[in-house]
Amino acid sequence: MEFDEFDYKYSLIMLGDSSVGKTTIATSFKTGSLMEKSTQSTVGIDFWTKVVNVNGVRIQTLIYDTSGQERFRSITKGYIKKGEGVLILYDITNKQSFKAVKLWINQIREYGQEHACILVVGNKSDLKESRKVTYEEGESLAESYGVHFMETSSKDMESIDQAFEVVIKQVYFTGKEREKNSKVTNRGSKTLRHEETKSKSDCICK
Ligand SMILES: Nc1nc2c(ncn2[C@@H]2O[C@H](COP(=O)(O)OP(=O)(O)O)[C@@H](O)[C@H]2O)c(=O)[nH]1
Ligand SMILES: [Mg+2]
Repeated sequence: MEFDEFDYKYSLIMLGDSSVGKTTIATSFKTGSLMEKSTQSTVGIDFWTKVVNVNGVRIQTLIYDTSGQERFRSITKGYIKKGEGVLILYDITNKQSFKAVKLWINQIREYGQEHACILVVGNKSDLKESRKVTYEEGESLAESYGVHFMETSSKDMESIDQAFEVVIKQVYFTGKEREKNSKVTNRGSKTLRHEETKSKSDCICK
């Protein structure tokens, strides 16, 4: 497939505390290879692109990764605004990084796109011995915000592709639904459709 052959183009951003595995996961998804032994902390904002196929639709995904700023939880609003899809990571062996998920979600709600699709990711699921956050805790936090949840590991490549796929599909279906709604509105209907009366900030999850 040629690089510029695609039907849609979406931006995803990686969020989460320092060292939870954002860069490793983003690069594993890009290259499809197992995680490298040591990952360098990056400076500035990095991004990768990958064309993925969802139900026969070619989607170019731009994956933006914070690189250092998250250490001070001082991600720029401009960065947060980019994300049509957001992966918020924590490390299952680090309770503090799990507590920070709420802060990251609030940042999205405050500065992010209105319809941003969020996936909470509990990373490093291979480190079973040192686990500090249970699967159920992760799941119930995500549920309380009405967003999806997954655990991943870049060590054994567990669920990396699925995590990106979940977010990309959500962005795709949310876009489709909004397109449909705006067509109804453009036809002159002044009545809000049922979907539009629901919480407008919520991603439409399929
Ligand atoms: N055991 C294990 N280590 C991981 C995993 N993902 C990342 N790491 C390690 O965690 C450290 C921080 O990863 P990095 O991607 O730089 O985190 P970032 O600061 O969030 O971008 C590195 O030493 C990685 O090799 C994982 O799934 N399992
Ligand atoms: Mg990084």
